[in-house]
Amino acid sequence: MALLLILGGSTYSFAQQVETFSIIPKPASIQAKSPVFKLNNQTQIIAKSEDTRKMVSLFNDLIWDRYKIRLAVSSLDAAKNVIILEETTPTNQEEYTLDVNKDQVVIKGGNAGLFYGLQSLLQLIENVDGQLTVPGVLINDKPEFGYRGVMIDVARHFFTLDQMKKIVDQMAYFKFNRLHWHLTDDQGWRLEIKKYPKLTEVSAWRDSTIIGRYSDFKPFIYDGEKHGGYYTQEEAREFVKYAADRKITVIPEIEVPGHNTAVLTAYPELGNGTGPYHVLGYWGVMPTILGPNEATFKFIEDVLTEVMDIFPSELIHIGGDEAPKDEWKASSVAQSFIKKNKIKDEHELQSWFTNRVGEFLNKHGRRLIGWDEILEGGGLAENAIVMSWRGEKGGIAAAQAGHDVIMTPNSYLYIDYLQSKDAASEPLSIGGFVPLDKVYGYNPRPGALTQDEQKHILGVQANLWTEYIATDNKLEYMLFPRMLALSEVAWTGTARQNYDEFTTQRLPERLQELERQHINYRIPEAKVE
Ligand code: TNX
Repeated sequence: MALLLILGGSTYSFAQQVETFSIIPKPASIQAKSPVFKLNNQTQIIAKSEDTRKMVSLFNDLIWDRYKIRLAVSSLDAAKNVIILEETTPTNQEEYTLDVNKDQVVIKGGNAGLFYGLQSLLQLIENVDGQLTVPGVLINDKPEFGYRGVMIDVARHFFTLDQMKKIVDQMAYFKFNRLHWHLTDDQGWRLEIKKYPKLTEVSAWRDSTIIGRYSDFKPFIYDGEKHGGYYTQEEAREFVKYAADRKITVIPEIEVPGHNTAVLTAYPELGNGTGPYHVLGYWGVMPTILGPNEATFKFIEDVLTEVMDIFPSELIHIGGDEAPKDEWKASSVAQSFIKKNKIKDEHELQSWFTNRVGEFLNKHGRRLIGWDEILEGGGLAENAIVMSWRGEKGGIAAAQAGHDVIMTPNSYLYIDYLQSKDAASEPLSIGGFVPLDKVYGYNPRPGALTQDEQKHILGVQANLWTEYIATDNKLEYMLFPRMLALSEVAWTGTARQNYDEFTTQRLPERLQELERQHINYRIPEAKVE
């Protein structure tokens, strides 16, 4: 590299100097300086507000986990051996500066910015024979995208709150700020709803020995056990707070009108008279969907009322994907509903359905987000957000029509897909092929959009569907290190990304750390051609 840096009389190549900084996601700007800060059990952290003290206490927990020291927290100024958090009011709450000198580490930023500055600081700490040091740097950092998400499907297989917290810890560490929680599907309902107790008594459990009438669909592994589980409202609230303390908003997803076989098992009257149903132990696009009638809308509104009470997120995800229209075509109730409401056809009915739910959410100050199928049938309310999963087409069309968009194209960001072309060498998976470099190379701003239209791209998200993921270990194997690659797509941005540098200079240290924290990951191979 041609860039040279003069440091304290000696000359270093910039590339060599930068090599030692393994911060993921790579910051917007990072400059090396010669003095080194030494961290020890005399080091103080200065935090003046209650909120920054809360952040510092989380930081202290992580320092304790890693190095078995705890830093004293103080609100009084000190000149030496201090880490100073200074809250400012920038336009972007998430930006920060981190200035490491011999006597002081100074982090400045908005509320979330200070949190991210602390994460970068953690990643900079080096432990050489028990002496903790932080190399001198000046970092100016801010995210490329405001929405940096990961979706976890807890419907196909249930994951405990402890496991969810473990994932959230890592998301926060890599500067993600949205967890999309896929709580309902054909295979299970995972949230306590007080008005509909059968959702957790019945819909949350599947008996994997029942093959049922869709035996041509792909089975999960039939082990003869009753699988399932759910989160009580109290647990969900606790989780929302846990995530919020780490600057992560939890976006709940309640699927309508498709992917509802678990609900219909408990409340068949909400369907189209095609029962009996059972909570599925296999997967595919099911023909069963909710019926368009007032009982269904009352159900959805009652459920969403409780959901909104638990989840403060402005965005509420209502699914909307894969809702075959055959049952609506065949049902006389659905047909008379269509006539009565002067709806053109079954496709327009889904759009009518979506807008009705969207209006309900808007009335309560929330915004609807759904999979890209919600664009079909026309007339989607302008403030509805579209999650583009079947490639980028839906996202491009949505942005052109003035909707905000989250990009989650399956060909790049479906991390339930295989990490090797050699399926036999990998754990059983749904298929596909999304290796690390594919995730890393995704550019969320499609060239087909004008600059103005691109403003509608709020961000990106990786989706982890769990049809074939039944254990914590496998969940982690699929997430790591692809989630780290995504963090650079979401935070660093295409202009500053560099895959070789990512894999050779930043990733190895982060992987070692995952290992120390007992997090499973897939060992990346040399670049996949
Ligand atoms: C499609 S993505 C689905 C999910 C499956 C996933 C498997 C989407 C909105 N629907 O129901 O789990 O494919 O990759």
